[in-house]
Amino acid sequence: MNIRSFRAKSMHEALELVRKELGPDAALLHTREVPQRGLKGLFGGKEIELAASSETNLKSRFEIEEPEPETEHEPELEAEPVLPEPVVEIASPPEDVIAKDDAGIDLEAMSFSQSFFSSGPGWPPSILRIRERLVEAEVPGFLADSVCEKVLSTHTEESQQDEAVLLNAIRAELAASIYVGRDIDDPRDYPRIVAAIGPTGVGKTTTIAKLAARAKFDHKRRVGLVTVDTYRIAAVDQLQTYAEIMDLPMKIVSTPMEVRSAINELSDCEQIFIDTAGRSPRDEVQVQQLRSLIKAASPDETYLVLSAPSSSKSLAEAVAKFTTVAPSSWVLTKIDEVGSLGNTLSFLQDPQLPLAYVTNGQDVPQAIAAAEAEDLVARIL
Ligand SMILES: Nc1nc2c(ncn2[C@@H]2O[C@H](COP(=O)(O)OP(=O)(O)OP(=O)(O)O)[C@@H](O)[C@H]2O)c(=O)[nH]1
Ligand SMILES: [Mg+2]
Repeated sequence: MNIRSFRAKSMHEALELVRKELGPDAALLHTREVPQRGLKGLFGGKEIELAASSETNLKSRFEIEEPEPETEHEPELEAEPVLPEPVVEIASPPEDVIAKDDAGIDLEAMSFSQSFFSSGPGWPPSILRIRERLVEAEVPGFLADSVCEKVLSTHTEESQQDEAVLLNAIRAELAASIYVGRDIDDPRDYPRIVAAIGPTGVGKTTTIAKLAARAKFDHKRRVGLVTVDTYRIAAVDQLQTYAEIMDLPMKIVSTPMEVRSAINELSDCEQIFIDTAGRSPRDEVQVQQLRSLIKAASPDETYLVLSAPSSSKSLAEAVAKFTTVAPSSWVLTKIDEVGSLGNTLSFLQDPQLPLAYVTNGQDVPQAIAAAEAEDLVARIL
């Protein structure tokens, strides 16, 4: 295994050295602040020591680390968090028609073309056309049926013929069924520590950069960044670049212990944003590591970041698996890449996991907005 260690005055310089010597895909294994060599070290001078390997698929220290020994002072960092079993509350069709995969996810319930209820017989053409639009927008059939049925039951036979009236009623019904998260911009009540978790490539780092920029420039808060994504040097670079552009302090950590220290070192910051490495929801070990990390960081808000172009099935799987990390709300990214948000309706209706933000582009910091139920419905119907 080709592991090399580098020392430099700043993290930026150390990363440059690694990039030059080992290439842009090098894996960072370890970073720490150490006393400078020679006299300067004696007088408190510090520099950065960094261990890296050119083997790109190497596991980071966080992944291979043995559990930290228990201490009297910080037992909560080592103890396996006791979290409730994942609860995925998705409106679902009758039990006997549900196929479940080994993760216990209702696959049939996710199939937008299925209809389990009595759409059709006795329904006026007006509502059938609306139902058709919902299904075309990838709303699961059973959800389309239940909202249509509910709205029909509150309308007279005469008003049931009026498509525009029914459409408005369906939109209102859908908006009322969607849960949106609290506004973290609130000057009196904003979360101090915010973490982003989720599958790979969904837009976690970009979202953290957008939120950090808003906090600093719009709300004039003292902001700090922490990245736990030390698996690829490119990932560290990405957040480091945002940190430099926005002139924000940034800490690079790789263990639950270090994340706690980093937060303590950023005690001057009014708001701290923690970026984590993308994890596969299918990899139990990765999800468990993330859980220990989030437990140690103890964020006030943990956003599960999911991207709109994902299939209903992979969204369901991610929600089910990442629920064990106890996200407080979620962020829906890349809505600019899809024609409709119908595939996300089941998740929007989950009271345990309100939607906090939507993002609609790569631009930092503009392409993000607090989630609003009416806007979401307008993108479905
Ligand atoms: N179109 C579009 N692209 C986005 C949006 N948010 C992020 N991206 C892009 O998606 C890609 C991945 O974004 P990242 O922020 O690196 O995703 P990540 O979840 O941090 O990825 P990993 O750390 O590798 O797991 C980048 O090219 C982003 O510019 C969005 O709202 N819309
Ligand atoms: Mg990232």
